[in-house]
Amino acid sequence: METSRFGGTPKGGIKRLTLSDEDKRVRDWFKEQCAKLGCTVQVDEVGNMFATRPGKRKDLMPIAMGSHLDTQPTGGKFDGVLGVLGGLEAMRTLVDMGYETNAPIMLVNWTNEEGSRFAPAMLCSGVYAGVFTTDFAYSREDRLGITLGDELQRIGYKGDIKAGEVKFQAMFELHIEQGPILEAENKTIGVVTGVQGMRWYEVTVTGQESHTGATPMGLRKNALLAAARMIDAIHEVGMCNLPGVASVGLIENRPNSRNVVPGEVFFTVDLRHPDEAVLDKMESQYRAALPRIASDLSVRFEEKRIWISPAVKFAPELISCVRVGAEQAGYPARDMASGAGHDAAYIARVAPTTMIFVPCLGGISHNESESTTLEECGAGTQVLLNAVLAHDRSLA
Ligand code: HGY
Ligand code: MN
Ligand code: MN
Repeated sequence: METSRFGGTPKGGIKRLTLSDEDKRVRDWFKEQCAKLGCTVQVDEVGNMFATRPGKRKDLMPIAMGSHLDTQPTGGKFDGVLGVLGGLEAMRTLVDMGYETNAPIMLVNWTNEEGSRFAPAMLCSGVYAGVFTTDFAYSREDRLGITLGDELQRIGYKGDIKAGEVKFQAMFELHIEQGPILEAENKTIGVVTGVQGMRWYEVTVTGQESHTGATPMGLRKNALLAAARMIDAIHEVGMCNLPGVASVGLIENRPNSRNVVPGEVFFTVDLRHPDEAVLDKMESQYRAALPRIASDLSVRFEEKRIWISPAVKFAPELISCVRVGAEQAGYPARDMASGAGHDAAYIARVAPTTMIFVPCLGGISHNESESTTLEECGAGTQVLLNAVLAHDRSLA
């Protein structure tokens, strides 16, 4: 609630796009809170922030808790934020209790998880995990042509530590479920076993601008009509491959004038499924629909895949720490996979990783009305702390 002042919207949501002034302000606030707890704070070359509290043993790598503080343009107060601030609360509790862990404890804020301003998503946890190069990340442009590298420089978060150099031995990410399952089943905790596969594409349809009054229907090259049929075909790809999902979220229609037949349309495609083989099938079905529609309407199109994040399974030993943590705290829990992407999906490539979910109201997220109760935030944070300490005890 306190940090929602950094980018808070009149409707009670948050607009805190990656590396915006609002993101800088929440980063500065976060750094100060961690320093107050006696943590050292490091920033790497793509702005990932690592706050570390020492443990008894210098020979052990830290146990990390992490998520993200950037939001969607019409985001909510909890997506990403709960994982970072829940981790901060867990850190504060350790300090208040004077509890000394064996391993150091680390809290991470990953840059550009949302991928809304700079595609793709999970970009800088991806750089940390070696999925993307630092230069690729720096080169990514928002829709105004501003690069991620320039924005990092501008807000003073282009650290001098190489991405991947700050090491940890495990990461737990607390997050709201962003879907309806936990609420529907009256469960407080989601014991997350993995993340489904995700792929993003960009499509540009080119027709011919012409006069809406003087151009007969049969002689038009209507890029927006073609895009509309493509978007419907993409929806069908999702419907025919449940529980997969297929979505178009971003569309730009040019020239976007009332009395001009649209000549060019840009739109994005998001395909997801737990099984990579089915995702391959969805991709080929989607790619078969475009040329059919384009030739029917005498328009051209260009299409490219810009991101592929394969399905991920989390670390069994950490999943059992979460299960123990939920039992200890007495919360009803259930195993589940994540429909949404998370930094944990990439971090799982370089360190044992897992996630903890709590419900969100009506399963709604990526929406200014996103909401969860104080009790549920508390429950998730307690299970996060319990799981971290269960893992820490296993190191003794
Ligand atoms: O796209 C996602 O699933 C995440 O919210 N960035
Ligand atoms: Mn998130
Ligand atoms: Mn999100």
